[in-house]
Amino acid sequence: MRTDTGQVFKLEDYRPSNFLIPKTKLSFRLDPDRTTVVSELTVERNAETSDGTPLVLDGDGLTLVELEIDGEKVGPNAYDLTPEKLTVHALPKRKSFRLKVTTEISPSTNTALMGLYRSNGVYCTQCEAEGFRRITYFLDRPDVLSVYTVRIEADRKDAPLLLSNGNPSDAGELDGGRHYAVWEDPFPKPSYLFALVAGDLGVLEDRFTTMSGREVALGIYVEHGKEPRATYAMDALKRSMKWDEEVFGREYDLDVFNIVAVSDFNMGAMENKGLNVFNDKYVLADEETATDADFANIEAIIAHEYFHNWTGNRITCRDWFQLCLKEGLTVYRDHEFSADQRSRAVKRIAEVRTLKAHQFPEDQGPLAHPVRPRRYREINNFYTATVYEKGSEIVRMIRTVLGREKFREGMDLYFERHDGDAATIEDFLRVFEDVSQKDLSQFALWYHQAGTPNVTVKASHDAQRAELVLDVEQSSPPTPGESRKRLMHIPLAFGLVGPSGEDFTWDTAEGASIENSILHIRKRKHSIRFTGISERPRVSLNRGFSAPVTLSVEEKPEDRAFLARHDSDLFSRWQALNTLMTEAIIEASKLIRGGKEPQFPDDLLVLCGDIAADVSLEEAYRALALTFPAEADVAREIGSNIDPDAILAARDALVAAVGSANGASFATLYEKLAAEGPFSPDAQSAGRRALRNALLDYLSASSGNPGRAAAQFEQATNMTDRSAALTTLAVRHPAAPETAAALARFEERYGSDPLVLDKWFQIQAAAPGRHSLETVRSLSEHRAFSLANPNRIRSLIGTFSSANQTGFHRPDGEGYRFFTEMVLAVERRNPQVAARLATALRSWRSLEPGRRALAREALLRISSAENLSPDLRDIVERTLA
Ligand code: 0A1
Ligand code: ZN
Repeated sequence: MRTDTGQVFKLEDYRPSNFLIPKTKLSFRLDPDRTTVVSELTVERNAETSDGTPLVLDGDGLTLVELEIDGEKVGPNAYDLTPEKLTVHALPKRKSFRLKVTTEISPSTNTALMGLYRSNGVYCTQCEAEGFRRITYFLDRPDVLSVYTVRIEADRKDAPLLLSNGNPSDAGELDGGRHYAVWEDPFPKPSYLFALVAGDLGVLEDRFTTMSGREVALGIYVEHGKEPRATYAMDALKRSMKWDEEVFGREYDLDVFNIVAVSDFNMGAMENKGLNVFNDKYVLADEETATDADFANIEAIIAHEYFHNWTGNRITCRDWFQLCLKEGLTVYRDHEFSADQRSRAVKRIAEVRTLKAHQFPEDQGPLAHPVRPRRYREINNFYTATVYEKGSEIVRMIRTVLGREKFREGMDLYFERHDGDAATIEDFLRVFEDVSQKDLSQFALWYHQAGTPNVTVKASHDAQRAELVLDVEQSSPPTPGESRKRLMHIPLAFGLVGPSGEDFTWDTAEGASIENSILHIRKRKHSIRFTGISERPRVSLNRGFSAPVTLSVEEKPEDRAFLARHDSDLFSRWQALNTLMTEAIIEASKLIRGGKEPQFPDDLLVLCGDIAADVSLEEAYRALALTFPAEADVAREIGSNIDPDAILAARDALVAAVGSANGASFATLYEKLAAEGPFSPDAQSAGRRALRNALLDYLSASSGNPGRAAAQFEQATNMTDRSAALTTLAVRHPAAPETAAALARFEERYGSDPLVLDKWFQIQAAAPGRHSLETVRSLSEHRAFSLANPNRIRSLIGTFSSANQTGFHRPDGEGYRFFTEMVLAVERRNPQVAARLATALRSWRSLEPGRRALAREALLRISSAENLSPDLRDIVERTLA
């Protein structure tokens, strides 16, 4: 494991590499404990590099066996070796020479899952961001692009399948039961896109004909026997390939496209050229084992990795500060894909919920950083919601500011101008400036300035003058290292809603530029005067969530309720209802903290009932509307002095009140929504299940009777309904014998299927209450739980610390104590996963004083542990700073 050098990498220190590696030939002799890697590099000096400049290669945990230059051994006096660098001093004077490096590595003991490792007996690699240096010495930086030829040799029985990037070019038998394969990738790529897979796997095969008529062989490799579970992923892949042709004009460029599912993986998936490696959770699905949410995730992630072929691979990043160049853009592309495949409004609401749940707290806490950061200690810690999700929101805003057509023109120019480049955010913004002739310099602050801007709006209407004035003010709170903020360009979509729900038009508007119902906020204050508005409108703001800001609008609950019923923008309708629910929970939590009974406005209970029953709305939409803000969402809105117990009690009380007020109609609707016909994972069927399961939760909360949920659990014919029933049992009826029985049945039935058992861990880890800690602690000793598997860790420890507010933030600090033990235990094997887990404490400062002190102690306990990895140290120190 690397030790922490405390080094900080800065954007301003970027320099082009002194050396280039136009060609890379790798040869692997695979062995679990002693794999030999022979790397033959064509090395070239850059035009400006002098003869005396040494070649400094990156390495991490490698055993150097031999070094040759142009066929001659390099003696130990001619190079320096440190744990992180191989520096070769004596180099030929020629512009270009051949360097041959032989190293040894041990895949079977690689528990960090970076570089070459074994997962379930399969050899696989993960090289982003800096894992290639754990395979061989190299210029392991994204601006060094090389054409790779890879030869893999292995035992045929152990590894009948040998895969790498590009197209297959040769294969054959060797003595001693061994065999080999050769792969050639004609497209120059950075080392982080290298991949190798070898093992014994089953395959689902298919074909795709590209728009220019090229045939591509598709393969999804999975554990033997699980091939049928890859059908949905294959279908999603073909739809993605087609969509990228139709919407962005992007065609696939190799003869083969392979995906491999592995069970031990630090993240979701990886876009290696022509050979995507996936966490098996995002490939395998069927109705018996996967939920509708799993199907939707698979569709999105298959698309995401495929879309990287152009946004990430053909055009890559100059350096890791530019990570959002590929990630934000590719998330934007996968969002658009899912919106086209499913319901756009529903998809948008789901995106915004994710953004608010993950990115807002990051941006509003100690780990806030610009979408394009200027410094980092550990790049692995920058695969964040800010880089990904806010990065995607910025691309979406570019589309809003330019309009669809100019946006597409800009994207076309980006592909044309930068194909084959390692590019920057400045390059990206320039194509849009060039096609639109707009100055995007103020807009660019979205990339450079951290924090969520706040927009305050006050509306005043003068009936006599038929005028409406909107007073709008922007402010951006300070974030770590940025105390003074500059003014942002905020594109706010809006509408002035009349009494019948239709938008008013106006005669004149002055005070800000308005184009196509987008208000462009650029100054600190705007006073915008609309004329020709004789009746008081309700102002619908940030429609479609056109800008990732927090809004403070002086608005009466009746106006919000009106918008929740009538706004023509479905997103804003959802937002209005969600705000009403959040405010009601906040008010009730105050009463509870003051020792009083919670109370709720009747109007809100009726509104929820009406929306549930409104057949003009899609079922998926109604389900989302009825999904209460999570406890953490409410906590974020409160902002300080948080008492998670009061929030939970208030939220539960509101769920029960809505359920009681609408009991009869919810029960009728619940029955009516029962499935007919065979299972289908399509969006409409999933929406029906989602609505029915939302109703089940209300009915169970208000009746206090586990019967309905227990019956659904027994009768369910798919995992969505079964796991929803189990969740309701665990959350609403924790002490009921039905719950214990259902949990036991579930374990018995799926005990041998780790991905399904993850759901079982998750459901129990999320069930609220201070006693959940005992459950989680004992589950951490369950035979199926393992610190070696990131999915198990995330389902149990990750869920407990991020989704179980009352269990994790127990007032006696025991939740934190357990958590720190686990984080430190995980970190010894896998620092990356430990660092990610540790971010669960990032909002510690907003807790009430007692918990705040205990959370701080926990962070200090982690930071004082010996030999902390750079990954975990970076997170903990920034969180405490
Ligand atoms: N580029 C991948 C994310 C990824 C990053 C790092 C990894 O290392 C363990 C793995 C995957 C994506 O955006 O999907
Ligand atoms: Zn990505």
